[in-house]
Amino acid sequence: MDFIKLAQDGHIGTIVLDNPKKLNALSHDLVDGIIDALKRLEEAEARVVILRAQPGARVWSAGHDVGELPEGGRDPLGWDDPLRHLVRTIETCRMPVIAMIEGGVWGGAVETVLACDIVIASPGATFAVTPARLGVPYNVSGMMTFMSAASLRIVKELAFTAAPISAERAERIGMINHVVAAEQLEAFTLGMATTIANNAPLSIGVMKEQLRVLAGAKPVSPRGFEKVQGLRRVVYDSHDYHEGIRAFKEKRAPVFTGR
Ligand code: YXS
Repeated sequence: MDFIKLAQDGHIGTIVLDNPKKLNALSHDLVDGIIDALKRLEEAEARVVILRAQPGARVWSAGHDVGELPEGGRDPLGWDDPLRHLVRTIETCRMPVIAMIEGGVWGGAVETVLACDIVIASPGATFAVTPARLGVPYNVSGMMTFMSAASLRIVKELAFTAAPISAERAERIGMINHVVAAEQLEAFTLGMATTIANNAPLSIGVMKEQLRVLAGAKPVSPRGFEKVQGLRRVVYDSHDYHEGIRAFKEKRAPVFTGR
């Protein structure tokens, strides 16, 4: 399990993102580490998991590892992309996952956090949905994760501006559960985890799955799905997508032309 630390105390598991050199970018290796840790905790009968970055992290996660995104001609967020595996694993694992946030959360890491069951952040935390920053066509289930966490108008603002929003605003609009002073964040999160761990795990596990199935029950016709997938292809085959990825790698501002 590269780039993460795993601990368990009774029925409470803790997974720490620990690749500060790459700002905990969600690389294939780091994602595999998180998925492996969740599976181990499930087997070890953990009843709740805290997912966090290293204490005092300035960046919780910089999002998908841009170096692992294709530069065009291929869906950058297809079914088998590591980020998609991570979101599905968080959503389907039996234990509630509490995202404890310090620092900035970027791009696919925002979806990862919103796929968690409960989100508790310190006042300095921020959340930025970044596909428009790089010219990326976000995928359908990913957009549904955002739509489950905030109103359509808020999702549009986050997606179209790609600008970070504060933890306070995220709490005010119901996108996250709590904002807690940095010095109390760990104790508050552990307190909630302990309460959950002392409740009935079967009941909680079934309610988590019920809510996942019901929240995901959105009627999209086959034609509607094919249309959206076709539109996404226009984006990932575009000059702008290639330019967004190249500009990031060359550390310069992208010049988008709408082609
Ligand atoms: O120059 P070196 O080699 O040290 O590397 C730099 C950055 O290139 C690297 N890094 C990343 N590498 C791969 N993927 C990333 N997402 C990523 N982010 C950063 O880490 C080293 C330190 O970065 P630097 O110098 O920029 O640090 P900073 O403290 O000045 O700024 C921190 C950030 C997070 C504000 C800045 O690194 C940044 O804006 N990162 C990109 C955030 C972002 O746009 N993430 C979205 C990734 S794409 C994604 O998640 C989805 C596909 S989507 O976009 O559709 O949501």
